[in-house]
Amino acid sequence: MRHYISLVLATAACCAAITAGAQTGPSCSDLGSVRISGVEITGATEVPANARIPPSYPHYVGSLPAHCRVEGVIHRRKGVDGVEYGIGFAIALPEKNAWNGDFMMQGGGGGNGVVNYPVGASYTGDKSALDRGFVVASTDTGHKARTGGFDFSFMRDQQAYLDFAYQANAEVAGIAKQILARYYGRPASWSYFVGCSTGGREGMILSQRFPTVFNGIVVGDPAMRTGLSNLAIGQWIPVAYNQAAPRDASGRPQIDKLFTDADRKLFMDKLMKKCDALDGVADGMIFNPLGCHFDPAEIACRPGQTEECIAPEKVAAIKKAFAGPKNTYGTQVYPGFLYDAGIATSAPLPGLLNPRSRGLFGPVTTATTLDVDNAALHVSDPLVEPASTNLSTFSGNGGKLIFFHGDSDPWFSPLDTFQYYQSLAATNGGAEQVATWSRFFFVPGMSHCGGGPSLDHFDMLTALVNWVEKGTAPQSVIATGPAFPGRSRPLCAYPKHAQYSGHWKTEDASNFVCQ
Ligand SMILES: [Ca+2]
Repeated sequence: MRHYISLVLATAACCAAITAGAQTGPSCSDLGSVRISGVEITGATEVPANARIPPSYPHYVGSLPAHCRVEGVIHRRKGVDGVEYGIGFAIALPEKNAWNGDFMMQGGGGGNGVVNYPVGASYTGDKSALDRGFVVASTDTGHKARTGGFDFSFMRDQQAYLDFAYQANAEVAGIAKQILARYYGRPASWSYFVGCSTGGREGMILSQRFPTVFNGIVVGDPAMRTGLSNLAIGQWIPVAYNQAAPRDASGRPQIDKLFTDADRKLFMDKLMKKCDALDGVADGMIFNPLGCHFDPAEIACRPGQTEECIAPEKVAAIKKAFAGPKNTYGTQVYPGFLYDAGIATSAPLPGLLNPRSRGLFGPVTTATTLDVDNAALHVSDPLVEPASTNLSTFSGNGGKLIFFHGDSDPWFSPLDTFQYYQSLAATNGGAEQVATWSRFFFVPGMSHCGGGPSLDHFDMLTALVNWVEKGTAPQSVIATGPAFPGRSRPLCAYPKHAQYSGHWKTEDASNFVCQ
Protein backbone atom coordinates (compact mmCIF):
# COMPACT_ATOMS: atom_id res chain seq x y z
CA MET A 1 0.00 0.00 0.00
CA ARG A 2 2.85 2.34 0.85
CA HIS A 3 4.36 1.63 -2.53
CA TYR A 4 1.04 2.30 -4.22
CA ILE A 5 0.56 5.62 -2.48
CA SER A 6 4.08 6.87 -3.20
CA LEU A 7 3.68 5.84 -6.82
CA VAL A 8 0.40 7.70 -7.14
CA LEU A 9 2.01 10.85 -5.82
CA ALA A 10 5.02 10.57 -8.10
CA THR A 11 2.90 9.94 -11.16
CA ALA A 12 0.50 12.71 -10.31
CA ALA A 13 3.36 15.16 -9.87
CA CYS A 14 5.02 14.39 -13.16
CA CYS A 15 2.11 13.79 -15.52
CA ALA A 16 -1.09 15.34 -14.32
CA ALA A 17 -0.79 18.34 -16.58
CA ILE A 18 -0.22 16.20 -19.65
CA THR A 19 -2.86 13.49 -19.24
CA ALA A 20 -5.45 15.53 -17.37
CA GLY A 21 -5.59 12.74 -14.85
CA ALA A 22 -6.69 10.04 -17.26
CA GLN A 23 -3.62 7.84 -16.84
CA THR A 24 -2.61 8.60 -13.26
CA GLY A 25 -2.14 5.96 -10.59
CA PRO A 26 -0.25 2.71 -10.82
CA SER A 27 1.00 1.50 -14.17
CA CYS A 28 0.19 -1.98 -15.41
CA SER A 29 3.55 -3.35 -14.34
CA ASP A 30 3.08 -1.83 -10.88
CA LEU A 31 0.18 -4.26 -10.40
CA GLY A 32 2.79 -7.03 -10.41
CA SER A 33 3.91 -5.94 -6.94
CA VAL A 34 0.44 -5.65 -5.43
CA ARG A 35 0.30 -7.50 -2.12
CA ILE A 36 -2.94 -9.29 -1.25
CA SER A 37 -2.94 -11.99 1.41
CA GLY A 38 -2.95 -15.48 -0.10
CA VAL A 39 -2.53 -14.15 -3.63
CA GLU A 40 0.53 -14.56 -5.80
CA ILE A 41 0.62 -12.21 -8.79
CA THR A 42 2.55 -14.07 -11.49
CA GLY A 43 2.34 -11.48 -14.23
CA ALA A 44 1.25 -7.94 -15.02
CA THR A 45 1.66 -7.32 -18.72
CA GLU A 46 0.79 -4.40 -20.88
CA VAL A 47 -0.88 -5.84 -23.99
CA PRO A 48 -1.02 -3.60 -27.07
CA ALA A 49 -4.09 -3.58 -29.31
CA ASN A 50 -4.42 -6.61 -31.58
CA ALA A 51 -1.53 -8.39 -29.88
CA ARG A 52 -1.13 -12.12 -30.28
CA ILE A 53 -2.45 -14.07 -27.35
CA PRO A 54 0.17 -16.26 -25.62
CA PRO A 55 -0.16 -19.99 -26.39
CA SER A 56 -0.83 -20.68 -22.71
CA TYR A 57 -4.34 -19.42 -23.44
CA PRO A 58 -5.99 -22.25 -25.33
CA HIS A 59 -8.84 -20.61 -27.22
CA TYR A 60 -8.63 -17.97 -29.89
CA VAL A 61 -10.65 -14.95 -28.90
CA GLY A 62 -10.22 -12.59 -31.84
CA SER A 63 -8.61 -9.20 -31.80
CA LEU A 64 -8.32 -7.37 -28.52
CA PRO A 65 -8.04 -3.73 -27.50
CA ALA A 66 -5.00 -2.52 -25.59
CA HIS A 67 -5.21 -3.63 -22.00
CA CYS A 68 -3.28 -4.69 -18.92
CA ARG A 69 -3.32 -8.42 -18.17
CA VAL A 70 -2.79 -9.50 -14.60
CA GLU A 71 -2.29 -13.18 -13.86
CA GLY A 72 -2.03 -14.94 -10.56
CA VAL A 73 -2.77 -17.82 -8.25
CA ILE A 74 -4.78 -17.80 -5.04
CA HIS A 75 -3.83 -20.22 -2.23
CA ARG A 76 -1.12 -22.17 -4.05
CA ARG A 77 -0.69 -25.45 -2.18
CA LYS A 78 -0.03 -29.16 -2.46
CA GLY A 79 -3.20 -31.26 -2.39
CA VAL A 80 -3.83 -34.50 -0.53
CA ASP A 81 -3.05 -36.35 -3.74
CA GLY A 82 0.38 -34.69 -4.05
CA VAL A 83 -0.78 -32.50 -6.94
CA GLU A 84 -0.17 -28.75 -6.87
CA TYR A 85 -3.40 -26.79 -6.66
CA GLY A 86 -4.35 -23.14 -6.51
CA ILE A 87 -6.98 -20.92 -8.06
CA GLY A 88 -5.46 -19.61 -11.27
CA PHE A 89 -6.92 -16.40 -12.63
CA ALA A 90 -6.42 -13.73 -15.25
CA ILE A 91 -7.78 -10.21 -15.33
CA ALA A 92 -7.86 -7.90 -18.34
CA LEU A 93 -8.02 -4.21 -17.47
CA PRO A 94 -8.82 -1.76 -20.28
CA GLU A 95 -6.70 1.35 -20.64
CA LYS A 96 -7.65 3.83 -17.97
CA ASN A 97 -9.48 6.20 -20.26
CA ALA A 98 -11.32 3.26 -21.87
CA TRP A 99 -12.71 1.71 -18.69
CA ASN A 100 -16.51 1.88 -18.51
CA GLY A 101 -16.43 1.59 -14.73
CA ASP A 102 -17.79 -1.97 -14.63
CA PHE A 103 -16.49 -5.47 -14.00
CA MET A 104 -17.48 -8.68 -15.77
CA MET A 105 -16.49 -12.24 -15.01
CA GLN A 106 -16.76 -15.00 -17.58
CA GLY A 107 -17.82 -18.47 -16.53
CA GLY A 108 -16.03 -21.71 -17.29
CA GLY A 109 -16.96 -24.91 -19.09
CA GLY A 110 -16.78 -28.67 -18.57
CA GLY A 111 -14.48 -29.50 -15.68
CA ASN A 112 -12.72 -26.12 -16.04
CA GLY A 113 -8.99 -26.44 -15.25
CA VAL A 114 -7.83 -23.81 -17.73
CA VAL A 115 -7.70 -20.06 -17.43
CA ASN A 116 -9.38 -18.83 -20.58
CA TYR A 117 -8.42 -15.44 -21.88
CA PRO A 118 -10.43 -12.84 -19.95
CA VAL A 119 -12.28 -11.17 -22.78
CA GLY A 120 -16.01 -11.78 -22.25
CA ALA A 121 -16.85 -12.64 -25.84
CA SER A 122 -19.68 -15.15 -25.33
CA TYR A 123 -23.34 -14.05 -25.45
CA THR A 124 -22.17 -10.46 -25.56
CA GLY A 125 -23.10 -9.74 -29.18
CA ASP A 126 -20.69 -8.27 -31.70
CA LYS A 127 -18.30 -6.66 -29.22
CA SER A 128 -16.58 -8.41 -26.37
CA ALA A 129 -16.97 -7.07 -22.87
CA LEU A 130 -13.29 -6.08 -22.86
CA ASP A 131 -13.81 -4.17 -26.09
CA ARG A 132 -16.67 -2.32 -24.47
CA GLY A 133 -14.53 -1.20 -21.57
CA PHE A 134 -15.33 -3.79 -18.93
CA VAL A 135 -12.62 -5.19 -16.71
CA VAL A 136 -12.90 -8.93 -17.39
CA ALA A 137 -11.76 -11.83 -15.20
CA SER A 138 -11.60 -15.58 -15.68
CA THR A 139 -10.40 -18.52 -13.59
CA ASP A 140 -9.56 -22.22 -13.76
CA THR A 141 -11.55 -22.57 -10.48
CA GLY A 142 -8.68 -24.13 -8.59
CA HIS A 143 -7.00 -26.88 -10.60
CA LYS A 144 -5.22 -27.61 -13.87
CA ALA A 145 -6.88 -29.99 -16.33
CA ARG A 146 -4.34 -32.60 -17.34
CA THR A 147 -6.32 -34.74 -19.76
CA GLY A 148 -8.61 -32.27 -21.51
CA GLY A 149 -11.73 -30.34 -20.67
CA PHE A 150 -13.42 -33.14 -18.76
CA ASP A 151 -10.65 -34.09 -16.33
CA PHE A 152 -12.39 -34.45 -12.97
CA SER A 153 -9.50 -36.14 -11.16
CA PHE A 154 -9.09 -33.00 -9.02
CA MET A 155 -12.20 -34.03 -7.13
CA ARG A 156 -10.02 -36.36 -5.03
CA ASP A 157 -8.79 -33.25 -3.26
CA GLN A 158 -11.52 -31.82 -1.07
CA GLN A 159 -10.44 -28.21 -1.31
CA ALA A 160 -10.05 -28.42 -5.09
CA TYR A 161 -13.52 -29.87 -5.24
CA LEU A 162 -14.97 -27.10 -3.07
CA ASP A 163 -13.23 -24.49 -5.20
CA PHE A 164 -14.79 -25.97 -8.34
CA ALA A 165 -18.14 -26.56 -6.70
CA TYR A 166 -18.75 -23.07 -5.46
CA GLN A 167 -15.87 -21.05 -3.99
CA ALA A 168 -13.36 -20.09 -6.67
CA ASN A 169 -15.40 -17.67 -8.76
CA ALA A 170 -16.38 -15.57 -5.78
CA GLU A 171 -12.78 -15.48 -4.53
CA VAL A 172 -11.44 -14.42 -7.91
CA ALA A 173 -14.16 -11.78 -8.20
CA GLY A 174 -13.09 -10.36 -4.85
CA ILE A 175 -9.43 -10.24 -5.88
CA ALA A 176 -10.26 -8.73 -9.26
CA LYS A 177 -12.31 -6.01 -7.60
CA GLN A 178 -9.39 -5.14 -5.32
CA ILE A 179 -6.90 -5.04 -8.19
CA LEU A 180 -9.08 -2.94 -10.46
CA ALA A 181 -9.76 -0.50 -7.62
CA ARG A 182 -6.03 -0.01 -7.15
CA TYR A 183 -5.44 0.39 -10.88
CA TYR A 184 -8.20 2.90 -11.57
CA GLY A 185 -8.32 4.51 -8.11
CA ARG A 186 -11.98 3.67 -7.54
CA PRO A 187 -14.12 0.54 -7.21
CA ALA A 188 -16.24 -0.91 -9.99
CA SER A 189 -19.69 0.62 -10.26
CA TRP A 190 -21.38 -2.64 -11.27
CA SER A 191 -20.33 -6.28 -11.47
CA TYR A 192 -21.61 -8.92 -13.87
CA PHE A 193 -21.19 -12.62 -14.51
CA VAL A 194 -21.90 -14.40 -17.80
CA GLY A 195 -21.55 -18.15 -18.24
CA CYS A 196 -22.89 -21.18 -20.09
CA SER A 197 -22.88 -24.90 -19.19
CA THR A 198 -20.55 -25.20 -16.19
CA GLY A 199 -20.39 -21.41 -16.41
CA GLY A 200 -24.18 -21.33 -16.19
CA ARG A 201 -24.05 -23.49 -13.08
CA GLU A 202 -21.45 -21.13 -11.66
CA GLY A 203 -23.77 -18.19 -12.28
CA MET A 204 -26.58 -19.91 -10.40
CA ILE A 205 -24.24 -20.82 -7.53
CA LEU A 206 -23.10 -17.20 -7.28
CA SER A 207 -26.69 -15.93 -7.20
CA GLN A 208 -27.53 -18.42 -4.43
CA ARG A 209 -24.38 -18.51 -2.29
CA PHE A 210 -22.75 -15.11 -2.88
CA PRO A 211 -25.72 -12.81 -3.40
CA THR A 212 -23.84 -9.52 -3.15
CA VAL A 213 -20.80 -10.25 -5.35
CA PHE A 214 -22.56 -9.60 -8.68
CA ASN A 215 -25.31 -7.16 -9.61
CA GLY A 216 -26.31 -9.10 -12.69
CA ILE A 217 -25.84 -12.70 -13.83
CA VAL A 218 -26.49 -14.45 -17.15
CA VAL A 219 -27.01 -18.20 -16.85
CA GLY A 220 -26.91 -20.22 -20.08
CA ASP A 221 -27.66 -23.95 -20.47
CA PRO A 222 -26.57 -24.61 -16.89
CA ALA A 223 -24.90 -27.93 -16.02
CA MET A 224 -26.98 -27.72 -12.90
CA ARG A 225 -27.71 -31.32 -11.95
CA THR A 226 -25.06 -33.37 -13.72
CA GLY A 227 -25.73 -36.53 -11.75
CA LEU A 228 -29.34 -36.61 -12.85
CA SER A 229 -28.74 -35.30 -16.36
CA ASN A 230 -26.12 -38.02 -16.80
CA LEU A 231 -28.69 -40.52 -15.58
CA ALA A 232 -31.03 -39.22 -18.29
CA ILE A 233 -28.64 -39.02 -21.21
CA GLY A 234 -26.18 -41.72 -20.16
CA GLN A 235 -28.63 -44.36 -18.99
CA TRP A 236 -32.33 -43.66 -19.43
CA ILE A 237 -32.23 -42.64 -23.08
CA PRO A 238 -29.68 -45.30 -24.22
CA VAL A 239 -31.63 -48.02 -22.43
CA ALA A 240 -34.87 -46.88 -24.05
CA TYR A 241 -33.14 -46.96 -27.43
CA ASN A 242 -31.34 -50.26 -26.76
CA GLN A 243 -34.67 -51.94 -26.15
CA ALA A 244 -35.63 -51.28 -29.76
CA ALA A 245 -32.20 -51.37 -31.43
CA PRO A 246 -31.08 -54.14 -33.79
CA ARG A 247 -28.64 -56.65 -32.26
CA ASP A 248 -25.17 -57.62 -33.41
CA ALA A 249 -24.03 -61.26 -33.78
CA SER A 250 -23.43 -61.55 -30.05
CA GLY A 251 -26.85 -60.17 -29.19
CA ARG A 252 -25.69 -56.70 -28.11
CA PRO A 253 -27.92 -53.79 -29.12
CA GLN A 254 -26.48 -51.51 -31.81
CA ILE A 255 -27.80 -48.16 -30.72
CA ASP A 256 -26.27 -46.30 -33.66
CA LYS A 257 -28.25 -48.48 -36.07
CA LEU A 258 -31.61 -47.86 -34.41
CA PHE A 259 -32.65 -44.99 -36.65
CA THR A 260 -31.99 -44.69 -40.35
CA ASP A 261 -31.46 -41.34 -42.02
CA ALA A 262 -34.91 -41.87 -43.54
CA ASP A 263 -36.39 -42.32 -40.06
CA ARG A 264 -34.82 -39.08 -38.90
CA LYS A 265 -35.94 -37.19 -41.98
CA LEU A 266 -39.51 -38.43 -41.70
CA PHE A 267 -39.63 -37.67 -37.98
CA MET A 268 -38.34 -34.15 -38.48
CA ASP A 269 -40.64 -33.52 -41.46
CA LYS A 270 -43.68 -34.52 -39.42
CA LEU A 271 -42.54 -32.64 -36.33
CA MET A 272 -41.90 -29.46 -38.29
CA LYS A 273 -45.18 -29.81 -40.16
CA LYS A 274 -46.96 -29.93 -36.83
CA CYS A 275 -45.04 -27.27 -34.87
CA ASP A 276 -42.96 -25.01 -37.13
CA ALA A 277 -45.76 -22.69 -38.26
CA LEU A 278 -47.28 -22.32 -34.79
CA ASP A 279 -45.18 -19.15 -34.56
CA GLY A 280 -46.67 -17.84 -37.77
CA VAL A 281 -43.98 -18.89 -40.22
CA ALA A 282 -42.61 -22.23 -41.42
CA ASP A 283 -38.95 -21.29 -41.25
CA GLY A 284 -37.26 -24.36 -39.80
CA MET A 285 -37.46 -23.01 -36.26
CA ILE A 286 -40.01 -23.73 -33.54
CA PHE A 287 -40.44 -20.50 -31.61
CA ASN A 288 -43.37 -21.77 -29.58
CA PRO A 289 -41.89 -24.91 -28.01
CA LEU A 290 -44.39 -25.14 -25.18
CA GLY A 291 -47.22 -24.94 -27.70
CA CYS A 292 -45.79 -27.85 -29.69
CA HIS A 293 -47.76 -30.96 -28.80
CA PHE A 294 -46.28 -33.45 -31.22
CA ASP A 295 -47.02 -37.10 -30.50
CA PRO A 296 -44.66 -39.41 -32.40
CA ALA A 297 -47.41 -42.06 -32.22
CA GLU A 298 -48.91 -40.16 -35.17
CA ILE A 299 -46.16 -41.52 -37.38
CA ALA A 300 -45.97 -45.11 -36.09
CA CYS A 301 -46.59 -47.68 -38.81
CA ARG A 302 -50.01 -49.23 -38.66
CA PRO A 303 -50.39 -52.95 -39.50
CA GLY A 304 -49.48 -53.43 -43.16
CA GLN A 305 -48.11 -49.88 -43.54
CA THR A 306 -44.48 -49.64 -44.64
CA GLU A 307 -44.23 -46.16 -46.21
CA GLU A 308 -44.20 -42.73 -44.55
CA CYS A 309 -44.04 -44.21 -41.08
CA ILE A 310 -41.61 -45.38 -38.42
CA ALA A 311 -41.70 -48.85 -36.81
CA PRO A 312 -43.86 -48.76 -33.66
CA GLU A 313 -41.07 -50.07 -31.41
CA LYS A 314 -38.80 -47.22 -32.55
CA VAL A 315 -41.56 -44.71 -31.93
CA ALA A 316 -42.12 -46.16 -28.47
CA ALA A 317 -38.38 -45.84 -27.78
CA ILE A 318 -38.37 -42.17 -28.82
CA LYS A 319 -41.38 -41.38 -26.68
CA LYS A 320 -39.82 -43.09 -23.68
CA ALA A 321 -36.45 -41.43 -24.22
CA PHE A 322 -37.87 -37.92 -24.57
CA ALA A 323 -40.24 -38.36 -21.61
CA GLY A 324 -37.25 -38.53 -19.25
CA PRO A 325 -36.64 -40.90 -16.33
CA LYS A 326 -39.35 -41.76 -13.82
CA ASN A 327 -38.96 -43.90 -10.72
CA THR A 328 -41.30 -46.72 -9.68
CA TYR A 329 -43.55 -44.22 -7.89
CA GLY A 330 -44.06 -42.45 -11.18
CA THR A 331 -42.03 -39.48 -10.01
CA GLN A 332 -40.09 -37.67 -12.69
CA VAL A 333 -36.50 -37.66 -11.40
CA TYR A 334 -35.24 -35.53 -14.32
CA PRO A 335 -37.39 -33.74 -16.91
CA GLY A 336 -37.93 -34.91 -20.44
CA PHE A 337 -36.62 -33.14 -23.54
CA LEU A 338 -38.27 -30.92 -26.15
CA TYR A 339 -39.14 -32.06 -29.65
CA ASP A 340 -37.27 -29.31 -31.45
CA ALA A 341 -35.69 -28.50 -34.80
CA GLY A 342 -32.17 -29.45 -33.67
CA ILE A 343 -32.71 -32.92 -32.23
CA ALA A 344 -31.59 -34.80 -35.36
CA THR A 345 -28.30 -32.95 -35.87
CA SER A 346 -24.95 -34.73 -36.01
CA ALA A 347 -22.80 -31.68 -35.17
CA PRO A 348 -21.58 -29.89 -33.14
CA LEU A 349 -23.09 -32.49 -30.84
CA PRO A 350 -25.22 -35.45 -31.88
CA GLY A 351 -28.87 -34.62 -31.22
CA LEU A 352 -30.99 -36.98 -29.19
CA LEU A 353 -32.35 -38.59 -32.36
CA ASN A 354 -28.78 -39.38 -33.37
CA PRO A 355 -27.60 -41.90 -30.76
CA ARG A 356 -24.00 -43.09 -30.99
CA SER A 357 -22.30 -46.19 -29.64
CA ARG A 358 -19.48 -44.02 -28.27
CA GLY A 359 -20.19 -40.98 -26.18
CA LEU A 360 -18.00 -38.25 -24.82
CA PHE A 361 -16.98 -40.36 -21.83
CA GLY A 362 -16.53 -43.69 -23.60
CA PRO A 363 -18.74 -46.50 -24.88
CA VAL A 364 -22.46 -46.00 -24.37
CA THR A 365 -24.20 -48.57 -22.22
CA THR A 366 -25.62 -51.66 -23.93
CA ALA A 367 -28.01 -52.33 -21.04
CA THR A 368 -31.66 -52.84 -21.87
CA THR A 369 -33.00 -52.36 -18.35
CA LEU A 370 -32.55 -49.64 -15.75
CA ASP A 371 -33.50 -49.45 -12.08
CA VAL A 372 -34.17 -45.70 -11.90
CA ASP A 373 -34.85 -45.76 -8.15
CA ASN A 374 -31.44 -47.19 -7.49
CA ALA A 375 -29.62 -45.20 -10.15
CA ALA A 376 -31.06 -41.90 -8.91
CA LEU A 377 -30.37 -42.59 -5.26
CA HIS A 378 -26.86 -41.21 -4.83
CA VAL A 379 -26.24 -39.04 -7.88
CA SER A 380 -27.23 -35.69 -6.42
CA ASP A 381 -24.59 -33.59 -4.73
CA PRO A 382 -25.77 -30.57 -2.76
CA LEU A 383 -22.29 -29.00 -2.75
CA VAL A 384 -22.13 -28.57 -6.48
CA GLU A 385 -25.80 -28.32 -7.45
CA PRO A 386 -27.43 -24.90 -7.44
CA ALA A 387 -30.82 -25.94 -6.05
CA SER A 388 -31.72 -23.12 -3.66
CA THR A 389 -34.47 -20.71 -4.62
CA ASN A 390 -33.83 -18.34 -1.71
CA LEU A 391 -32.47 -15.37 -3.60
CA SER A 392 -33.98 -12.71 -1.38
CA THR A 393 -30.68 -10.96 -0.70
CA PHE A 394 -29.62 -11.07 -4.35
CA SER A 395 -32.94 -9.75 -5.62
CA GLY A 396 -33.41 -7.40 -2.67
CA ASN A 397 -30.05 -5.89 -3.47
CA GLY A 398 -31.27 -5.08 -6.98
CA GLY A 399 -29.66 -8.15 -8.57
CA LYS A 400 -30.94 -9.31 -11.96
CA LEU A 401 -30.75 -12.88 -13.21
CA ILE A 402 -31.21 -13.86 -16.85
CA PHE A 403 -31.55 -17.49 -17.94
CA PHE A 404 -31.37 -18.85 -21.46
CA HIS A 405 -31.37 -22.44 -22.64
CA GLY A 406 -31.10 -24.07 -26.07
CA ASP A 407 -34.25 -26.01 -26.93
CA SER A 408 -32.18 -28.74 -28.62
CA ASP A 409 -29.53 -29.07 -25.92
CA PRO A 410 -28.81 -32.83 -25.85
CA TRP A 411 -26.89 -32.73 -22.54
CA PHE A 412 -29.00 -30.69 -20.17
CA SER A 413 -32.72 -30.48 -20.69
CA PRO A 414 -33.99 -26.93 -21.19
CA LEU A 415 -36.97 -28.07 -19.16
CA ASP A 416 -34.78 -28.61 -16.09
CA THR A 417 -33.63 -24.98 -16.19
CA PHE A 418 -37.19 -23.91 -16.95
CA GLN A 419 -38.52 -25.88 -13.97
CA TYR A 420 -35.96 -24.20 -11.72
CA TYR A 421 -37.18 -20.86 -13.04
CA GLN A 422 -40.76 -21.87 -12.32
CA SER A 423 -39.80 -22.96 -8.81
CA LEU A 424 -38.18 -19.53 -8.33
CA ALA A 425 -41.56 -18.03 -9.12
CA ALA A 426 -43.41 -20.45 -6.85
CA THR A 427 -41.21 -19.62 -3.85
CA ASN A 428 -40.70 -15.90 -4.46
CA GLY A 429 -44.15 -14.42 -4.68
CA GLY A 430 -45.25 -15.62 -8.10
CA ALA A 431 -44.24 -15.29 -11.72
CA GLU A 432 -44.95 -11.56 -12.04
CA GLN A 433 -42.93 -10.75 -8.96
CA VAL A 434 -39.96 -12.85 -10.09
CA ALA A 435 -40.11 -11.30 -13.56
CA THR A 436 -39.13 -8.00 -11.92
CA TRP A 437 -35.65 -9.48 -11.29
CA SER A 438 -35.32 -12.71 -13.29
CA ARG A 439 -36.27 -13.72 -16.84
CA PHE A 440 -36.01 -16.89 -18.87
CA PHE A 441 -35.39 -17.20 -22.61
CA PHE A 442 -35.80 -20.35 -24.68
CA VAL A 443 -33.40 -20.43 -27.65
CA PRO A 444 -35.06 -22.42 -30.45
CA GLY A 445 -32.91 -24.97 -32.29
CA MET A 446 -29.82 -24.31 -30.22
CA SER A 447 -27.65 -27.21 -29.10
CA HIS A 448 -25.52 -27.04 -25.96
CA CYS A 449 -24.51 -23.38 -25.58
CA GLY A 450 -24.51 -22.81 -29.34
CA GLY A 451 -24.79 -24.49 -32.72
CA GLY A 452 -27.71 -26.32 -34.27
CA PRO A 453 -30.36 -24.83 -36.58
CA SER A 454 -30.51 -21.80 -34.34
CA LEU A 455 -29.81 -18.11 -33.98
CA ASP A 456 -27.14 -18.46 -31.32
CA HIS A 457 -25.55 -15.01 -31.58
CA PHE A 458 -27.15 -12.61 -29.14
CA ASP A 459 -26.21 -9.98 -26.60
CA MET A 460 -27.43 -10.91 -23.15
CA LEU A 461 -24.84 -8.66 -21.51
CA THR A 462 -26.42 -5.48 -22.86
CA ALA A 463 -29.85 -6.74 -21.82
CA LEU A 464 -28.49 -7.34 -18.33
CA VAL A 465 -26.68 -4.00 -18.08
CA ASN A 466 -29.78 -2.09 -19.19
CA TRP A 467 -31.82 -3.91 -16.60
CA VAL A 468 -29.36 -3.42 -13.72
CA GLU A 469 -28.28 0.13 -14.48
CA LYS A 470 -31.33 1.64 -16.17
CA GLY A 471 -34.14 -0.50 -14.81
CA THR A 472 -35.18 -1.59 -18.30
CA ALA A 473 -36.28 -5.22 -18.07
CA PRO A 474 -35.55 -7.26 -21.20
CA GLN A 475 -38.74 -8.12 -23.10
CA SER A 476 -36.75 -9.56 -25.98
CA VAL A 477 -33.19 -9.93 -27.22
CA ILE A 478 -32.38 -9.94 -30.93
CA ALA A 479 -30.67 -13.10 -32.19
CA THR A 480 -28.82 -13.85 -35.41
CA GLY A 481 -26.56 -16.72 -36.38
CA PRO A 482 -24.56 -18.48 -39.06
CA ALA A 483 -27.15 -21.26 -39.45
CA PHE A 484 -29.54 -18.76 -41.07
CA PRO A 485 -27.56 -15.97 -42.77
CA GLY A 486 -29.55 -12.75 -43.07
CA ARG A 487 -32.15 -13.80 -40.54
CA SER A 488 -32.94 -12.16 -37.22
CA ARG A 489 -35.52 -13.00 -34.60
CA PRO A 490 -36.42 -11.75 -31.16
CA LEU A 491 -35.82 -14.17 -28.32
CA CYS A 492 -38.75 -13.37 -26.07
CA ALA A 493 -38.79 -13.58 -22.29
CA TYR A 494 -41.06 -16.37 -21.04
CA PRO A 495 -44.04 -16.67 -21.05
CA LYS A 496 -43.97 -14.94 -24.44
CA HIS A 497 -42.53 -16.27 -27.66
CA ALA A 498 -41.70 -14.72 -31.02
CA GLN A 499 -44.68 -14.69 -33.37
CA TYR A 500 -44.61 -13.47 -36.98
CA SER A 501 -46.84 -10.45 -37.37
CA GLY A 502 -47.97 -11.65 -40.80
CA HIS A 503 -46.54 -8.60 -42.54
CA TRP A 504 -43.32 -7.87 -44.38
CA LYS A 505 -40.14 -9.87 -44.53
CA THR A 506 -40.02 -13.02 -42.45
CA GLU A 507 -36.23 -12.74 -42.15
CA ASP A 508 -36.43 -9.57 -40.10
CA ALA A 509 -36.89 -9.57 -36.32
CA SER A 510 -38.82 -6.30 -36.51
CA ASN A 511 -41.72 -8.15 -38.15
CA PHE A 512 -42.13 -10.41 -35.13
CA VAL A 513 -43.86 -9.67 -31.88
CA CYS A 514 -43.50 -11.25 -28.46
CA GLN A 515 -46.85 -12.72 -27.51
CA1 LIG B 1 -41.35 -21.34 -37.17
